[in-house]
Amino acid sequence: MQEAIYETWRHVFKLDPERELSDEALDAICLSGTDALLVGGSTGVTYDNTVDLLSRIRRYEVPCALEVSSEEAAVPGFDHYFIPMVLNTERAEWIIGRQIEALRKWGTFIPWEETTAEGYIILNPRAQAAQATQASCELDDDQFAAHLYMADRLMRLPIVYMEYSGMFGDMERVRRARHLLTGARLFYGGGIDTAEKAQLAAQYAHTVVVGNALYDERLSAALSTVQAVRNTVLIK
Ligand code: 1GP
Repeated sequence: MQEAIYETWRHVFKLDPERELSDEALDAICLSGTDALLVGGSTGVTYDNTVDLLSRIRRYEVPCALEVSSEEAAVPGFDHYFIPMVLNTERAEWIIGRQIEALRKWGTFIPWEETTAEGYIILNPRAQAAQATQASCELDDDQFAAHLYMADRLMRLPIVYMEYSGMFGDMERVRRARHLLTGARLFYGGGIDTAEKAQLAAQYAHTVVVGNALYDERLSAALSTVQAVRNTVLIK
């Protein structure tokens, strides 16, 4: 079987269609050498703002994937699609409910070869995604490990996404998570706004995602994370 597009990604920038990004900033991001752009956001993502961002990104060669968090914003033309499933919420609509509803309508049109589920474990209670999905972020080590077993061994999801959006997470927990996974690729995202933080996360996570820092005065530091991740070896 052909290797999935994301299996070689070490560094990814996440772009939010709802947020403003100048042409200069987008130019720097697209030419930064990052492995891919991931388009997605927790709120305010619409068909129109997603199409708009995609058309701007398409002037560049960088691979671009969409994280589909609402069916209205499922725009064709991306290189890959990710379907998040939040594992640490009791609200079934965020685990499979909305996804089932979307598949009922659009299942026959989905490019399955380019579509991958992500098992989200949201760990920052202040993150928008945590609040929107009412995620139970206060997991002790055993509960956390159980979520990993669920994602990796029972559900056999190809990706586990440790989401700390807005705060730099517990790197020891990232390290342990990677070692518990047997098949899933580990995405880490949250609070990376320096080369040093990017290096720490890249030691343990297969793929490091940088988002918020692109949108303010931290842009140049955010851009420096590409090289930092490239220079970091994943610790076995
Ligand atoms: C957000 O995981 C990403 O979904 C990245 O987190 O925005 O904190 O960089 P930050």
